[in-house]
Amino acid sequence: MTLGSDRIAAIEALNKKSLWLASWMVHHANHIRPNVDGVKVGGHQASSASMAMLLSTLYFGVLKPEDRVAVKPHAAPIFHAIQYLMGRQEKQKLIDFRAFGGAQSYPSRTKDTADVDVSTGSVGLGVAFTAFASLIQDYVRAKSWAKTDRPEGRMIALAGDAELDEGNIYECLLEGWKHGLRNCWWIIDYNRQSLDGVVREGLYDRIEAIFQAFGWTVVTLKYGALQRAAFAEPGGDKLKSWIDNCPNDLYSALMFRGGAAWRERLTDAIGDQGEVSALLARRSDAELAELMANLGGHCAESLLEQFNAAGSDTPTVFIAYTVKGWGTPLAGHKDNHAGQMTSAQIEQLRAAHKIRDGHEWDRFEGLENPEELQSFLDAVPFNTKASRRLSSAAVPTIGPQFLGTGATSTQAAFAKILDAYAKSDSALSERIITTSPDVTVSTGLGAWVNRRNLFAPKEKVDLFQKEAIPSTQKWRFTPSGQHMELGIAEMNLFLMLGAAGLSHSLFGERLLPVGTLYDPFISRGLDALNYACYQDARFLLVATPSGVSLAGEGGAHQSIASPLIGMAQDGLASFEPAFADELAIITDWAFDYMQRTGDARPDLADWPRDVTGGSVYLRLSTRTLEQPPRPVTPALSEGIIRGAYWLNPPTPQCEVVLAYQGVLASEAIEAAARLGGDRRNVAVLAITSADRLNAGWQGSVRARMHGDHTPSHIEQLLAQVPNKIGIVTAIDAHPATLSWIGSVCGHRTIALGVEHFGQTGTVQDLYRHFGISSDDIVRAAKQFASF
Ligand SMILES: Cc1ncc(C[n+]2csc(CCOP(=O)(O)OP(=O)(O)O)c2C)c(N)n1
Ligand SMILES: [Mg+2]
Repeated sequence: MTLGSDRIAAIEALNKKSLWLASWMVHHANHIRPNVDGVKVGGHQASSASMAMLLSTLYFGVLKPEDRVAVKPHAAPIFHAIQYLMGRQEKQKLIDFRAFGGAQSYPSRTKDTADVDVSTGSVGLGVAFTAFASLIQDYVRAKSWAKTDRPEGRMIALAGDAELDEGNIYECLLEGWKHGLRNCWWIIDYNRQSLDGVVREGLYDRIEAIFQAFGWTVVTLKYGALQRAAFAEPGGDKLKSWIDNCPNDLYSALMFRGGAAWRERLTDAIGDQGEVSALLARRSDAELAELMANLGGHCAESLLEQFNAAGSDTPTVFIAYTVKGWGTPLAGHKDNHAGQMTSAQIEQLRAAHKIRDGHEWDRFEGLENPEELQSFLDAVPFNTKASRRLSSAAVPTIGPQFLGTGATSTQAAFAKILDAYAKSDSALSERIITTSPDVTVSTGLGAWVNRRNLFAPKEKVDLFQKEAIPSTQKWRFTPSGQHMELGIAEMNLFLMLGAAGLSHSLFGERLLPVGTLYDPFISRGLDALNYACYQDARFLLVATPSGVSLAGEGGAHQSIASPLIGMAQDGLASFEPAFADELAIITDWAFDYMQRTGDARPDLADWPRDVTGGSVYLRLSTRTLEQPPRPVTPALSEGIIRGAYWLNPPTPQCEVVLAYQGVLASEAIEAAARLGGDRRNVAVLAITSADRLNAGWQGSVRARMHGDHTPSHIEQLLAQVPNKIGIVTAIDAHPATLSWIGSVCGHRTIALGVEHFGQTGTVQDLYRHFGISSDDIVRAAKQFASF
């Protein structure tokens, strides 16, 4: 083998090695490493094998450092093996595959130390993420503040064919088409097998038609070079048409059974024709099996040819025919998804790969010319950058944009605050990118969009403006625009926020994404939200309106569980302010928090995340409230950010505490006035973030076990309240959001909130119906004290 002149041979050799390492990694984790708890470890040998050559060809032969790749989740073993061969993954991580601190089961940006661009795991999301990443790349590159010397990358997804059953793929295709998607490749491992079995016949035609309808280039990688050579032999056309007409399940079954079975079946079907018989007879059983397994997705030569020929301006889908379990004794078996090689089968593979006992992890064991392979690896373009992760300095915040107002809702205040950012000539405002799934105007982004415009690669005027039709909305599309308008698909919103929220790391330019939607529809995109947080994307989510305070909209639009989602979602700090000044302070803080990077204290796990930062979720309302006339002192600001402050502090005569979050501020204040009059015996605790209060408390409890006795914010607040005093909590959402407060210092607690689907009616009708009106708060308080 002469390297340089023979890249294909090098790729094939390294692919063989990756296949062994991936198979061994799973085998070792399941059968050699002691299993201390009897729980299955798992891993996907067949899914990895199916994609081995696709990954090898890309990583060793096609990718450039600026390309970003989402690898099919269950191809993690082969991905880790390839990274290891390139010196980008440690051997110990492979040995510890799926063990604590080892290489992850599914490629993870945050948990793996290897060079993972895009986490995967929940099928379909990684694929769609690449499209949004590409749109964000175009967005960033169109900006005057962006560095121009960086080459443009391709956003590439390596997908399983069953991933195409996920609906978010099609939502994303629509959005991609609208925004002129480019630089995006989806490479489909078309092994015609999913988890449960063999997929339906004829799927290919459907897939091809769908992608073509959305303007994608479809490249079919059906036959490998060996097959194409055989088709050119006399009788080859008959073989080709037999392959084309062979049902998926039969092809898989014969692949599993091997060369003799192929010969028998082919001879039965087409072997009575002299030329075909001769074609078959020229090959041994092993050669025949190799020929039939030489589908396009397993042929480095065909793959290199097609990948190199592909352009970047049209999104391209490559449908690569493959065999699940290719190159292993699992090939083609319908139960091979989670199936693993037996010890006998792994020994068979070991023999085929010439691996000596004790040398299983050696980089070049069983391969010829290790030095030449090493020099090849050193020159692989993808491997020329030590780290492909980029960074971008934090943009300084500009302070709370508080606009003194009379009575207002948090949603209206948000619109004004964002408009103030739009007016500000600051670097921070330049980096804000807003996005919304068709609820831009109704969630308060209208004024921002009027000033900062919508993004489009090419200028487009607002025709209504041009035709002098009066409208409060000026929708001008321009490359400098800062709003990305999406169709009604909340999954797309979160994928977009995920991609924009990683712009600093993917494209080296900081973005501050702000996404708006209706609070109840968070659930619609929940997996994509979780996915964005898992990738550590940074964004501000503004959910408005919320709760039964939405009154006339009824149960379909009224959110109940969302504060609990906000509390439970890792990587997302959630707030529900009641007043405009609180919102201004939280927004300013959020832009800083979104840009933090620091090491968490190991004894506190990841809590509190004040050091590491994260994303922020604001639950806002359309209900107008009187605003407290007050100066914003540093102490007040601190309380707002830490999650609570005393609106009425407890006095020595305190008989009850009323604690509220969000718009029930007015009910709590009214109840306090009715209960206490001027006796000042009712304390009112304003909670801006049950999430941060709870997280701080959990963090302190854990720290205490390690000798750190600093009390959390809620402990400090409640330390002022004698134990015999009761607490009434009230929220326009599920009562469990606040009911835990009783456990902090052992106060008896009654938690008021909404537990059933909403209704239509006036706000007060609904508050009475759900037991969260001021009357209900008074009634609950009387359970604790004799007023
Ligand atoms: C959202 C989601 N649902 C279910 C699963 C479980 N799951 C993992 S792989 C898989 C099937 C994958 O088939 P395919 O995409 O064809 O990949 P192959 O293993 O054939 O390469 C399923 C259902 C998952 N990971 N994510
Ligand atoms: Mg499949």
